[in-house]
Amino acid sequence: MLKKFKKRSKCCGGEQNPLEFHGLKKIVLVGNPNVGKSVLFNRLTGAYVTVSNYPGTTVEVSRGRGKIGDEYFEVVDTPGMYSLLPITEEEAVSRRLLLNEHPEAVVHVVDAKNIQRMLPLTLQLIESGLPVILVLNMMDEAKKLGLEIDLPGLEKSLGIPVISAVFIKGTGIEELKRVIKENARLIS
Ligand SMILES: Nc1nc2c(ncn2[C@@H]2O[C@H](COP(=O)(O)OP(=O)(O)OP(=O)(O)O)[C@@H](O)[C@H]2O)c(=O)[nH]1
Ligand SMILES: [Mg+2]
Repeated sequence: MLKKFKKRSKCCGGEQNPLEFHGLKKIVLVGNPNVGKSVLFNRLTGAYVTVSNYPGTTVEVSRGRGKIGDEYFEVVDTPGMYSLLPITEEEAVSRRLLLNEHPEAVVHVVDAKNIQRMLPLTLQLIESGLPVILVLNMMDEAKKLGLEIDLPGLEKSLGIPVISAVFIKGTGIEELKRVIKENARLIS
């Protein structure tokens, strides 16, 4: 059920319906609460987003349309989750969404300051066969704390793309788009 329809700014005159997601590849944003998923969602999506209750639940899921290169994607912002083994209704929705909607890319956003606490979910996502891209967000705060993270080493041991980001400043968005595009091309 469509619950809300948010118009964030004037739309794009003449272009196709921005709420038409049919046939678009999906990018699903997942991760613990408070890691920057919604900041990323807002930067990836266009003028219109929909916020609707996930079927049969009271949990809200935001969807919007993002453009990477010349291709449109459906971008889905999920409720924060700690594990693929759900305890809360929010986690159950995120799990169902990941497993039922066959995303082209699953962007796991983590807080770089707390990477060790968040990597178990990355492993669960990878083990579930999902096309995971790991984003270490909040690198500004991690750097202030003097944390150094070996990105190439992490990429090598996990076997997935790893990107560092500061989403509130827009850093890492273009690299993420490039990696999503490359991955989507590989599996399409
Ligand atoms: N310092 C810093 N703060 C950030 C960064 N990205 C996001 N934030 C802040 O982190 C807070 C949480 O961001 P959200 O995007 O709401 O987090 P979320 O993952 O959507 O959280 P839930 O919806 O609760 O799961 C906000 O206050 C953001 O402004 C970043 O790169 N650096
Ligand atoms: Mg959010």
